[in-house]
Amino acid sequence: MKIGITCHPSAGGSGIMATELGFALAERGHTVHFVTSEPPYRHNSYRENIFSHYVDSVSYPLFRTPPYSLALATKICEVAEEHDIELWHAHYAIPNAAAAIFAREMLPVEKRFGIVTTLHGTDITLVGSDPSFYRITKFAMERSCAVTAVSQWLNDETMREFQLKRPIKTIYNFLDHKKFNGNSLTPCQLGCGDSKIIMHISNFRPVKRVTDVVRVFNRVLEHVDATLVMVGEGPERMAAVGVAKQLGISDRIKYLGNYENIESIIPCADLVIQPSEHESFGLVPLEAMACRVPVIATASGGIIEVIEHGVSGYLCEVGDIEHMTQCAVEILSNPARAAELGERGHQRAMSGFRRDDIVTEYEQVYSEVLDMRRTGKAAVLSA
Ligand code: GMT
Repeated sequence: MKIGITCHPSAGGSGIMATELGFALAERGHTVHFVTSEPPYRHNSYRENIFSHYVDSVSYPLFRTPPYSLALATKICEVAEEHDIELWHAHYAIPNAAAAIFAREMLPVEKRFGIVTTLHGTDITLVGSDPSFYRITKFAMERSCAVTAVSQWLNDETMREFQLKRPIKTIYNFLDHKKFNGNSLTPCQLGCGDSKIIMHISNFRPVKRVTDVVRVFNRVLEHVDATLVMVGEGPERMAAVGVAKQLGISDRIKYLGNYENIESIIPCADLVIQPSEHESFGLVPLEAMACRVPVIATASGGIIEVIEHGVSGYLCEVGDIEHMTQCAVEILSNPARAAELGERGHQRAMSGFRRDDIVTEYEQVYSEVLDMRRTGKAAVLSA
């Protein structure tokens, strides 16, 4: 198949999944064209069957901000026409699905592609449910030929919020198991000596509650010699720095910034903590589980479909610093329990979220959409 993919190229789960899916599809012989504003995160070398196109966004004194979405729609249209794209896969509803619909409308009828939209979470929970984007998010889903969500929780939330007439298909995120083959750094390379390492990885947005990470870490220090390693960048980083300063623990925290090969750094940790307000899926916990590193997360959103509490990690209530501290101290001071959680997490990550299985599920959706396109059953194609 000739497939187009749009995603946000920044360090975020939706862009990472879209990129990994593109790689997997290309390995299966499909031709994949990425259309993004810059090279997708983690896509930094030549790969067969993969082509990249960047959106030109012209600044003009009249615009406060250049209208990126229109430039994106134009680029999708151009790429689709030139390369006979049959199917466009938009990751994240805004603006990617909406731009794909606009692009399809600009093409002659015989050139119109099928559109699959994958919802990743905040495109529904934070962006799409905001009144300023609600109608266009609903429209984008209604005019897609198929919509998928990365967890059943996100699927249910979307149906509740948008009352769509057609069902959404749940397709979980996946891991490239070859990457989690044990080639890791050794803990001393992080310069943390013999202390235990607690790690947090995110884009430091408010939904990640990074100050909770610092507060839990502060309480853990009452019981265990530990270092907190913060991986990522984002708007709440300075809030975390401020809380650490107030608590007098700044010298126990390392901020590494963005780190692409996450599979080489997670195994250095004794514990990964993700105390988010909600996670539609939780790619970082899944990656930690694959690395046999125990995870503490919050029982909010689709993450409960990834971690089984007390078996493959711990799930606490949002903001429950006390419970998260107890779980962390147990993991850091009881190596046998930590190993058991790590092993069960590894088994779950390696069996339930396999790249091959999930990519096949996407291929099935693509085939159904292309059948609709061929038989003219997709009314939306000519709407
Ligand atoms: O968490 C973010 O802010 C980034 C966001 C994204 O779009 O990249 O992540 C969402 O998509 C990921 C991949 O499907 C999921 O693993 C994350 O749970 C989800 N984030 C939230 O729901 C907060």
